[in-house]
Amino acid sequence: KMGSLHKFNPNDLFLYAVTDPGMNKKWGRSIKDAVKAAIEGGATIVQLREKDTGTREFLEAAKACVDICRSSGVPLLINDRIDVALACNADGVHVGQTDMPAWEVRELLGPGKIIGVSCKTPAQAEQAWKDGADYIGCGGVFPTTTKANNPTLGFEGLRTVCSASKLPVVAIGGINAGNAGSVMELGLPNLKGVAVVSALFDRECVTTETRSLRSILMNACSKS
Ligand code: TZP
Ligand code: MG
Repeated sequence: KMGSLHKFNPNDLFLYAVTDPGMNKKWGRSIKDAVKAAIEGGATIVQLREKDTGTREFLEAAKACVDICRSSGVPLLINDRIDVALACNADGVHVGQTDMPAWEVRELLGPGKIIGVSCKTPAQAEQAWKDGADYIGCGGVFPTTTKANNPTLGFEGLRTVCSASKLPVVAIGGINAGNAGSVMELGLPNLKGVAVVSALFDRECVTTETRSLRSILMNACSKS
């Protein structure tokens, strides 16, 4: 329902837009304008991943993004910062393996919120499920410069985690217009979509890139 907290639907993972402070700065965009543009292009879920943004600025932007996302019916997640997620009443949180465990995030956020966990192995996927997460992010699938120290899984590593997962999966890492189709055409079990940073936000027009990636994904899904 428009204007209310978003109940998780695994199909929301289809085109997952993840923000990056450096890229928005480089292109002279505010977080809010970047998110607006991604939604206009057809992003189905948004994560604010604002590692170098000061907390006050982050919270202010997050509140603006919550308003935009709510009125578009697109869920908004916050990377790692449970405090920011609570303060802006985001739809949920995404955590990595060195962040707070998902079960603890659940205790803080309550039962209705969306929780995602980054996983590289079947064991991590199993733990995320036990901890009560809603979905897992799996990657990096391909090489990327967006995240340091991120060894790649490739198609085979992605397949291994997807096959083992009891939760819906979104693939991340180096995914762009050139390879997104091949990822979705694999028809991997539990794979619901792709999460993308640079191929949406390190570009001149976020709306155009999002729209074109969305149509590539839709074509790939109709084939597999
Ligand atoms: N987690 C695994 S890879 C990655 C994250 C956050 C970065 C993905 O960025 P890009 O630009 O889409 O490769
Ligand atoms: Mg993290």
